[in-house]
Amino acid sequence: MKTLKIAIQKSGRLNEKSVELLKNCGLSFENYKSSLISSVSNFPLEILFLRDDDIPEYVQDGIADLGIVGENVISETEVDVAHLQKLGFGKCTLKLAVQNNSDIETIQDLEGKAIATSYPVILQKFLDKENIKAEVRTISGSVEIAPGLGLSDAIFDIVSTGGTLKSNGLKPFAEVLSSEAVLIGRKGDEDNLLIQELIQRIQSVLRAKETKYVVLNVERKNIETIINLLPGVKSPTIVPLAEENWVAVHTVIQERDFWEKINKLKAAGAQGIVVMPIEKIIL
Ligand code: PRT
Ligand code: ZN
Repeated sequence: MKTLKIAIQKSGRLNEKSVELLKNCGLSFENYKSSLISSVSNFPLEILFLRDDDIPEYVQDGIADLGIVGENVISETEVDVAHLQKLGFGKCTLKLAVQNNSDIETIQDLEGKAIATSYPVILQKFLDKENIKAEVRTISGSVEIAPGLGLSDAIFDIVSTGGTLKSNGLKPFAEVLSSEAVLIGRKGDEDNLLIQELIQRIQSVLRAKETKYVVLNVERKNIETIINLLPGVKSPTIVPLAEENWVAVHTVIQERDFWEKINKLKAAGAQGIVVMPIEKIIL
């Protein structure tokens, strides 16, 4: 079968998480900072290390079969690719922001104003949709300093913690797009067996990340309450303990409602609760 190529960011915010995800999928490869391409020794796959801005086009044009890139970059480059899987990292939002003392408060106030951004395509589409005529000033970096330099009245940029805006005396007032890293492929390639195998591996790693393996001890008389709190993958495993009338319950818990569940379990008589990370979940 033809060797697949996957393009990931060479260096930057998505590089480390992309490499980690592929390694967690059981793929074995060297990750030299200097190399542009690396062969996976135990799967017919080559990894191309690129600037993130080039990844969508490489995939669209068939130079790479797959890519890992932020949704913001896909929207900005306007490529026609298949979104195969959201990956849960690189989360951020594209926001409009102004200086703290600005009198711009709503999107409508942008009429006739200048907005600095590195995302002119997404911004222009948004302005067209909102029927606002504003001047889009494209700058390639450090967008947050534009209003202070008198280059623009507002900015449109990526925000994650909001720290950069704050330290530049800016405040966000509208969110236009939320983004995270996604796996992309060429349209029509979805039936390729190697691509399907890789997606399956990625999904099993993501599922495992969302869950924790939990073992707890409980008196037999409290089992029913405990089971009602714990659906598990199918249903929890119950193992008798050496001490009569006590059992160990093994199950998985979703990360997002972990603390709420743990507190309810304790209240229902659970003791000796042990929580472990899960590497993969194959359904
Ligand atoms: O060299 P290359 O072109 O490959 O990388 P790059 O410099 O263009 O991109 P990089 O590595 O900065 O970001 C890659 C991707 O990470 C982006 O396309 C987004 O999908 C995602 N991402 C997630 C972010 C952020 N969070 C982020 N906070 N990209 C950029 N930022 C920047 C933002 O531009 C702003 O300057 O961080 C600053 C804001 O951060 P906070 O936390 O202060 O709000
Ligand atoms: Zn880039």
